[in-house]
Amino acid sequence: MATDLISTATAKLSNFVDGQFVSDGPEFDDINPADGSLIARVAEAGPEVVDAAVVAARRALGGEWGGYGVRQRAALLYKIADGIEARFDEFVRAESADTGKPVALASRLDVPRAAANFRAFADVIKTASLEGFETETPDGKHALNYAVRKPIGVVGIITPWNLPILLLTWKVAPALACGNAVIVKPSEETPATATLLAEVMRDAGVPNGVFNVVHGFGEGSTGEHLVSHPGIDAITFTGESRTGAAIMKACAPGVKPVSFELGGKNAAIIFADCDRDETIQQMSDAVFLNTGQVCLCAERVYVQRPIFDWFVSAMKEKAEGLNIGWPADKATNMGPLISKAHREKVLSYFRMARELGATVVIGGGVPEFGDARDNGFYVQPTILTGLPESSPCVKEEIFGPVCHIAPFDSEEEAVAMANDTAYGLAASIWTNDLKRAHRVSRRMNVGITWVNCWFLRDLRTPFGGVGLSGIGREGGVHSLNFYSELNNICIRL
Ligand code: NAD
Ligand code: 6OH
Repeated sequence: MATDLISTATAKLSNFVDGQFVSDGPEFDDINPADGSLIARVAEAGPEVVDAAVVAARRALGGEWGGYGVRQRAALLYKIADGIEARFDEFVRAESADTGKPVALASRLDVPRAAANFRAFADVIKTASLEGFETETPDGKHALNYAVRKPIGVVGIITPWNLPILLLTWKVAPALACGNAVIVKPSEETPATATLLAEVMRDAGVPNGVFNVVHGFGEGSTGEHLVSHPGIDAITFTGESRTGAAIMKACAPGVKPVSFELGGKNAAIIFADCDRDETIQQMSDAVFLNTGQVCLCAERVYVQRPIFDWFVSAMKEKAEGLNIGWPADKATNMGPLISKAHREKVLSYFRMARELGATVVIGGGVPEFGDARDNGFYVQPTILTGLPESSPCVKEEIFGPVCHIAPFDSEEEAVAMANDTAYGLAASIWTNDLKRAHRVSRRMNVGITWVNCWFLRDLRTPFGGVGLSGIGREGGVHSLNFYSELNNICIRL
């Protein structure tokens, strides 16, 4: 039933190499997680397709694209953003079909952000400054040092399935802004919007070979071919920490630069003086948005004891109010998980929580619909309490609509619990005490701290994590610093 949900041009999802759609070789299924139906067949890119993409990308760097100035590149990025918006509904349908996410969410978050990513980096590259130093020399004369930016070359971009077009364009846009050629490998679970983006690139007049898409799996497949290809100059990756480790190993022999945005086990600290209505409203999103499949989601919630009972029951009420349904239904605000295998993983944590004596405040199982959604991969929104901090449910990333809520008494205790993790992506602090907000934020061992908000983005700010959550920062000028090489020129005056 779901083939009508995506563009007819993508009913068979092809690789895009050197400006052409190519689909020889083996195929795999693209499945709709809402009902388990087949959306499309996808062409898997073998080593020869990856190789052709690398050759095309290198040729593009030495051709017309290599001669584009900053203003020309920025104008092209604007045109790509316009092209995404011109096909807005197709992108929304394709993204919703691939992920099961509500069309309401894809329309509000994923697709607008894809267009915004291109505009943001067009603006960043046009306005970015470069370093310059006047240096004193021993003879009393001077030298002038200044840096120029050059593309790194061919950038491999590997992305996950949770926010497919948002995360892919978050990397493609700065890479193109800096003048690179890219080969993107979207997740095997969500190949559709990257394929649509190839059509947008072609129609916007992006020169052949500048943007290539190769579909396939990770280990032993397209992802591995890409990261180990000697013609790739840098790898930027978003996904699981374990995959990041494997990619790092593959990049080591060529000493290829990597930028990694990896997993999280993010803490929220709710102080008793918070604005209760606002906090509960936004914490519901922080736990359940995108069925909890956002790397920034709060799976560990620490609540000051005087408001602990209130918070648990208010979150339970929020979970009860979620509309779990068909993604196309405008009233739906929670869809399925991405796949059967991922649901098994999430359910295994629910089982483990029960075995370890957790209180399951709500959820913990699979909803029943009595229609085709029973063939999909839904789980109930779930709230747990009463687990020891050492429990796997509190230590490991579950990546589902679930949180564990624990009480704390002092600020010191909350900070210690929040920081007791191998991850370090994001934290949120909920308080009306300004001094405490500043004090606690600085003590979070993470890349991003939100105060009285969550997932509020300004695309110019540094984004990334510490520990198992990643390497490097992207966003604004930080992206330019990864996607370009700075060449310092020293001139004796
Ligand atoms: P994943 O690591 O399984 O897969 C991500 C991508 O890597 C896919 O395209 C996959 O095919 C590819 N891949 C897998 N093994 C590979 C290998 N050996 N070599 C090359 N490529 C390989 O991640 P996922 O399950 O798709 O996504 C969920 C994970 O992503 C979660 O851990 C989540 O926290 C993380 N994530 C992090 C951020 C962030 O910004 N920090 C954002 C989104 C998702
Ligand atoms: C993880 O699932 C979300 C990552 C978000 C971003 O990288 C972003 O730029 O908003």
